[in-house]
Amino acid sequence: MTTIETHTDTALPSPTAAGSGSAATDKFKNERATADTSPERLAAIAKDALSALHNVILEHGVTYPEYRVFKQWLIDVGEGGEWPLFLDVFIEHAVEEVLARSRKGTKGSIEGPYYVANAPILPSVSTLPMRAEDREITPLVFAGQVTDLDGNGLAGASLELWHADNDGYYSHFAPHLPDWNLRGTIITDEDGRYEITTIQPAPYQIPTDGPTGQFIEAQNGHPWRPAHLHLIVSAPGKESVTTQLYFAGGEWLDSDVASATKPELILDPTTGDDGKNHVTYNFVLDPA
Ligand code: MBD
Ligand code: FE
Repeated sequence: MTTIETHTDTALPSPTAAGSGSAATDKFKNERATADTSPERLAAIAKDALSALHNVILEHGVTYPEYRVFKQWLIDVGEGGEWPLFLDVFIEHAVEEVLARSRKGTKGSIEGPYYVANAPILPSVSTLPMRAEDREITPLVFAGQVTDLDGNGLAGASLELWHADNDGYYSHFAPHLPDWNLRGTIITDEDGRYEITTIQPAPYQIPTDGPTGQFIEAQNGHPWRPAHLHLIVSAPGKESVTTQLYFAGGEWLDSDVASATKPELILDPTTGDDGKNHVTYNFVLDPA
């Protein structure tokens, strides 16, 4: 633990805006999270969480200098606005695993820190908002159908889709990008179908210059997530699914720093005569 020291690593390029973390913290704070946990359940969870940490300290014989470095690191995570980043990369996947126990439809995955609600509503066949620069990247045409567990198409279902641009930036978390760049809420047609054109996303690097980056380095880990699309698929009377889709053969697929890939969530697009990548993926929603 003594190897965790405060430092700034300028040697490693980070494609993520320095302000992404604090922007994610501000967005999260505005929502003011609540849960209907009973006092008894909360007490039991708090007690076990502490005791798990005590066990780690005792097993490893953690020293006072190490304890103080840990305290400083926790302070740095908060002051750097990196709690949404750190928690969603290292903790959220376990919570998603709990949710997945009760679901039968399309596999879910973590939401991550960069979802923004109320993205522009788009028709069933549409292109995500993007800049001229984004149009240089290989287009991805992503088509399919939203159904219930019995395979009935769900008209008027919504697919909220968001992803990073080719440099790893998410709109709303990088000041140089127009709001809603590469974000949209697509509404399915009368058969539950959609055809969305966007661009092929690139792998995503977690910022390496802050306390989350230090933590990754201390574990001898790498800071990469495989290229991914984020989605929340919803329909009236159905349980929404928050998920991500990945790309066959993509780098970091087997070592996602956020432990959020699943074999059922891997797309394998084919390049058409039009030079665009085409893929079909259907979503199955559980009843609410
Ligand atoms: C991301 O783009 C992401 O999806 C997660 C889970 C964490 C950090 C950045
Ligand atoms: Fe992401």
